[in-house]
Amino acid sequence: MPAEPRPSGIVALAGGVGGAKLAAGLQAVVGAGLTVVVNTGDDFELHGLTIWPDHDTVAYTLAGLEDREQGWGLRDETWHVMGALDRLGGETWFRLGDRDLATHLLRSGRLARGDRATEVALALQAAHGVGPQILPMSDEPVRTEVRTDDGWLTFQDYFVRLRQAPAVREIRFRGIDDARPSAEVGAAIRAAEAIVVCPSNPFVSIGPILALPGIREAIAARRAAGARVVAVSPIVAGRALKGPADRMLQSLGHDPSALGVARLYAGIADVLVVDHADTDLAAAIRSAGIEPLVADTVMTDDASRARLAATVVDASRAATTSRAAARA
Ligand code: FO1
Repeated sequence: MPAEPRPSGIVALAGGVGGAKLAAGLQAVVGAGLTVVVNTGDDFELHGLTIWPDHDTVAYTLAGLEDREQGWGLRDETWHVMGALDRLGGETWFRLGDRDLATHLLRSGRLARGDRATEVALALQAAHGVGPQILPMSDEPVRTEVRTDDGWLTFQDYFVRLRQAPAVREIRFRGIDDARPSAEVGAAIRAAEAIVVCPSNPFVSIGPILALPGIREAIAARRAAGARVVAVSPIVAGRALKGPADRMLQSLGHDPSALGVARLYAGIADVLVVDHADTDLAAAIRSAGIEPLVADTVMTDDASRARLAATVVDASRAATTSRAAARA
């Protein structure tokens, strides 16, 4: 049974750390009126467990339990299991903390019993005391893979084991053709007042969500009905604040700048929020077909998260109002 859609609000599309920070700001501004749709392309199986890194990063962050220094995992974590696993000769390149492991155990057991991913996610969020809904983008598994000069790699092999060192030449989402947005994701988009594209990697965090069959059409239908889409650039002054987005833009043949991001999101988003450091790109961004909005986009604490979130919400409402006025 699909979970009840929440009353209309903000739907945020997010990957891991950058997405989680803006989601936390949006939570501070709109409370439970927020629904986060998370990328599941980073999900994978290890030690017989199903790991959902982006879901858990967002869930721990919205619950206020996250390790802020790392960006992922739980604060004040202990690592006894990893130490024991290492002594047994097990794989420890992907570090699972002792308490974080409880999340993976519970989830893996429920999925093995045949429970739907969305139901499992919502139950975990309730147990962690998360207010907003965090919806896996799909109930069907999707797995991101990247092609490097040495061939195709699974996403976490590339991202964590190889520390994003190889240049990425191509990206594919295994399972995407058989995956669909979940019923809950569809309902949230249909009810959205505004859709926010978080400052996550456009290729491997937002890319899998937008690659789901039917989701671009669902977003376009909501835009046609008056909801605005506001994206936030994950690139500031040509550099990704975290992760390999700048290098991916370059190696995949795009401009490694907020303008490159604008060209990827033109046709999807109405507004692109860029940092003050990129003010000089505003005219080119507008020419690319997306309205630039210059703001402080670097989120270093709760106050800067909430400030950026308020800017995004205001931008979505201003755009809605001006579009409604134009239609009248
Ligand atoms: N990222 C790392 O760089 N190293 C890790 O060992 C690691 C473990 C990990 C465990 C649970 C979890 O939910 C996330 C974890 N991450 C780790 C983060 C994660 O894999 C990536 O940041 C995302 O997939 C990219 O969004």
